Amino acid sequence: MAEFKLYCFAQSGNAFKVALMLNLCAAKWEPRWVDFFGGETRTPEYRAVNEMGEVPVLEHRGKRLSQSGVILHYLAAHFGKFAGGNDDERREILRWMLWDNHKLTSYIATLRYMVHLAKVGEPQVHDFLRGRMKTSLGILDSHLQNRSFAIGDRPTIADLSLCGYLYWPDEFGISWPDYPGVDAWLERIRALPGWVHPYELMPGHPRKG
Ligand SMILES: N[C@@H](CCC(=O)N[C@@H](CS)C(=O)NCC(=O)O)C(=O)O
Repeated sequence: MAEFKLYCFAQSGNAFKVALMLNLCAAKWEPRWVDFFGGETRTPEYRAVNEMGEVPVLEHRGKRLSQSGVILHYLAAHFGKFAGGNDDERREILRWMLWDNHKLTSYIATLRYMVHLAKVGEPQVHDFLRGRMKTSLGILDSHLQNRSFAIGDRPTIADLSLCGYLYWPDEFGISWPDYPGVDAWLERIRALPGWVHPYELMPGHPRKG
């Protein structure tokens, strides 16, 4: 029987961050598919699961956790893997995860939703988001020019957070050779035992209808 239950859907990069962590830790987990595109996260039933109306949610031993960063932090402590080894490293992990949530994932996820998934929004809005995304990818690329992973020479939950949306470059119009530091880093993460592409790791791809 599965020890962890993850509310997720295949197109969610935020859920992928957690699903990937569970897989890399060889956890016994099962997905609970959320019908995001059918409006499930806006229903009263789902709000009772997560008042924020978001995926991912992780259930484990009577606890129900949301926010991918919080869940990754919880799992790192639980498994003793992908965590910081001292206070400086823990602060550095937190710094990159906060930056990811605000400046990287937020813009990429919104742009991809508009141009690829829902096909909505004005061109000026897309251009604004694309500009913000490219600035953030440039910052990440510079950071990764002279280190293997976000906080040094080994992967941590900061990497799992930062890479959440980055295995779909064609869906938001990016070519990784333009960002060689990011390109090489994504390959290093892909090489970790247990890595599976988000569309194969979580249910709901391809979308029906
Ligand atoms: N900061 C949150 C973001 C979660 C998030 O935006 N999830 C999306 C799916 S990828 C969602 O459920 N959105 C529902 C909504 O905004 O209505 C996290 O890291 O978990």
